[in-house]
Amino acid sequence: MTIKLCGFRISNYHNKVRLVLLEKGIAHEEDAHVMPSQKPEFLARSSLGKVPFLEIDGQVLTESQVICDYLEDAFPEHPLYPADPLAKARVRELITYIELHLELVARRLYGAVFFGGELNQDVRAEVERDLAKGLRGFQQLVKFSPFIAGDQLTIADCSAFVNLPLISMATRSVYGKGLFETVPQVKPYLIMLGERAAFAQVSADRKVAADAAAAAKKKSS
Ligand SMILES: N[C@@H](CCC(=O)N[C@@H](CS)C(=O)NCC(=O)O)C(=O)O
Repeated sequence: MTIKLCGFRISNYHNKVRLVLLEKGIAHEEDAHVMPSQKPEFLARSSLGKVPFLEIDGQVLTESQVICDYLEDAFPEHPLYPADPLAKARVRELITYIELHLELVARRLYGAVFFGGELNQDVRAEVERDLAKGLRGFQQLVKFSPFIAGDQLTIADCSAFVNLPLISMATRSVYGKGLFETVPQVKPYLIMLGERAAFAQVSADRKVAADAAAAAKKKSS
């Protein structure tokens, strides 16, 4: 079976899937130069025009969480979910809070924060209100004992590692205060994860890709 991860190494969702591949020790290829696009030829590969996607013997699978769940089912060694069904559901609940109720909400700020766009004042206020709701839910679910959902490394850690710093950066830039400043466990937790080989590798590769993108942008301006 040939598995290829397609996307780019600055993408939080690409890096989440890559962490799962590396932590589970799944042999794979990577095309790290695939950018999102709405061009018809790209939509034929990834129907929403997004990355990441996984090619499994040439068949395309989209959506990072669907991909991670597929990898967990197809490669049960080195499990990244607890066996107990309720504990497993709790991990998925936490991933949903991080990605749907925090990251997708904060994403509305990225245009202004990362690409120099305007931030509408209504959007600024709506995002602040919705993030406060998401944060409340997140705080009720997190364990940090030592992993985010309990004593086992799970896909929720892969999601948290790529998403929490991004959300912090965006909220610090817009509101002058990172969203997780009131959750003191977040910082040492991210440092602890960053000491694992797979997480250190993904972080280092993200930095190389970000520096290359910044240099290319500077050259073209
Ligand atoms: N829910 C998707 C989100 C993926 C996503 O938003 N990817 C970004 C790059 S990090 C993208 O492709 N954006 C382009 C677009 O939304 O058109 C997943 O989990 O895979």
